[in-house]
Amino acid sequence: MKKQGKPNVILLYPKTGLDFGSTVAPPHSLLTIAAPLDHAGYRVAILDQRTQRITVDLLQDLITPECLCIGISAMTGTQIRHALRLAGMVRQVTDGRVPIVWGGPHPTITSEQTLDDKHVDIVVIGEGDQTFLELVDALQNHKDLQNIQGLIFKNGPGVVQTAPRPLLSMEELLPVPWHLLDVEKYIHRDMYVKSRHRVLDLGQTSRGCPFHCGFCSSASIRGRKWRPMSVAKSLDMIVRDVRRFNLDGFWLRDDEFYIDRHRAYEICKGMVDEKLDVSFYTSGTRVDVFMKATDEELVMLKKAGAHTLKFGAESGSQRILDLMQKGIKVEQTIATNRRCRQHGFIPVFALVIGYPTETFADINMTIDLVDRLRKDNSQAQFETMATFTALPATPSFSLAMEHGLRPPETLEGWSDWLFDDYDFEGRRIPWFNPEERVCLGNISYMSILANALKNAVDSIESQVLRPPAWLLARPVSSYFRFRLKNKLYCHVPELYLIRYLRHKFFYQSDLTIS
Ligand code: B12
Ligand code: SF4
Repeated sequence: MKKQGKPNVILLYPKTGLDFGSTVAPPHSLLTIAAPLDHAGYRVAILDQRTQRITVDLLQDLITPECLCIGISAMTGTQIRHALRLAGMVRQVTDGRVPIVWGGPHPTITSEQTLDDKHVDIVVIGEGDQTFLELVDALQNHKDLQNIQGLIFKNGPGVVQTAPRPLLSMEELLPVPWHLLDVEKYIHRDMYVKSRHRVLDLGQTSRGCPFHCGFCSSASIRGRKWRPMSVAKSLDMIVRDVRRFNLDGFWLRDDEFYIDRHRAYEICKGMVDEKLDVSFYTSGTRVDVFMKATDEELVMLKKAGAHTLKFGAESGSQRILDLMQKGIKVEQTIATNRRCRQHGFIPVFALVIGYPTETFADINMTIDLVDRLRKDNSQAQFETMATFTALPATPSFSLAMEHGLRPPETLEGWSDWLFDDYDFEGRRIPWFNPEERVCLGNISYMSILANALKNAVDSIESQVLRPPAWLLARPVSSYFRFRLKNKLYCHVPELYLIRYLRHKFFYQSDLTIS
């Protein structure tokens, strides 16, 4: 039930730069920190810039003397650009009277630099669930912030950083406060689970990951520890939400859903026992973990509705996989693909090119791996061949620094730190020369058009628009697939127009295709 009155806390989820169809998932980062506030009786408003226009007028109307603070979430990349614009609007409306609190992966790992920006008053470092509640309580009661773990904040001319916040137990998490959102805006015809029409991203049944892939932010944000919800709590979340929203599919966003295979099996068994008729997608699966599963476990997974599983294949070059400390073999990726075919799962492989010391021979191995996987399994799907972009506080970041990386020195400087765009200036992959960097950007763009375009078109809701869109997209996909396969990636001027349109619509404008 909606609480009466203007909000005590306003939470803003900025656009990400990848805002179309099913990628517009609920802002779980904010929902999870809103839950304890809502439970404690505060009035919380979540404004998601991907699903609604956030204007100065809207903020003016919502921000009253009852408002204790404004919270903003940010990942490295385009989201920072939009976050800064939103924070600018808040400043315009409040003239600094209401503190702006930043949280999320990027502020967590660059906390001091983030705080340096004039649009930031307080940074919540790490998990915000408990920290943010304590912060809001302190603001409400005019108490000192120094005793709250997990903060860094401006204090007159100085800066105060408090003790670190220990990681939470997942059993303590409250249910997702769905009533704070218009959930229908996040229920999609799905780009992965295509036969289903009411698919919702339910969030996570575990946090963190014990592995240490050099490029990944998980360890720097969540301390290289896997923390599961119990089987009962996970099942309760899934069953309750599926029934409540009449879903026929869902996504789970765990870093590693299958790592405890017994737990995964029991959750799946519970779903079968509950007779849920659903298909689901999980975003975190390792090929080595998958290959350890028994046939019995995979049969149960399939029976429960597992449809599409995303695997980090990363590279076709074993040398690069080893350098990334990925801990997998190319052969395991090939075997996983075959095993998925055998058990009727659709594998989606994530790939990355341009790692320090990577040669075009290595890159071509990744392109050849895609070809091989597609030949072995016509259902296999591929994400963008992302251009490696070192994320701060990861092991790969130190390696990149050794190879000439000069990271941004301001919060704003990180807003074009993107995995799927050209690096004309040599800021993100300076170990390649300008011509090579163009080739890499071309490969990333071509891979989107060759591999991901179909999924984007498939997630168009309108039955009228979908067929003609695919009629247009299909030859484009085939053309770029052919060029990639034949390594014709260095002179592709037609991509500049596509890049221009993408920047105009997704990175800089207010447009969201949803
Ligand atoms: C879903 C997702 C997306 C979605 C967007 C989110 C959405 N809701 O739709 C999409 C697909 C768009 C996406 C895109 C990208 N993603 Co992403 N994504 C995720 C994923 C899988 C889940 C996010 C999530 O909901 N987590 C669950 C919540 C509860 O965790 P959380 O966000 O960390 O929030 C907690 C704290 O951070 C904090 N907190 C968060 N926000 C706030 C705000 C306030 C005010 C406070 C107080 C606290 C707080 O409290 C929360 C609860 O403890 C994560 C991996 C992960 N496991 O988190 C990667 C992840 C967030 N993504 C990541 C990256 C790098 C990207 C890209 C930015 C890559 C890039 N630069 O090109 C792209 C953006 C593309 C672009 N063009 O800019 C990195 C972030 C690293 C970083 N340094 O920021 C992650 C962590 C993956 C990883 N392991 O490296 N992503
Ligand atoms: S890439 Fe996946 S397996 Fe590797 S550390 Fe990150 S979450 Fe864990």
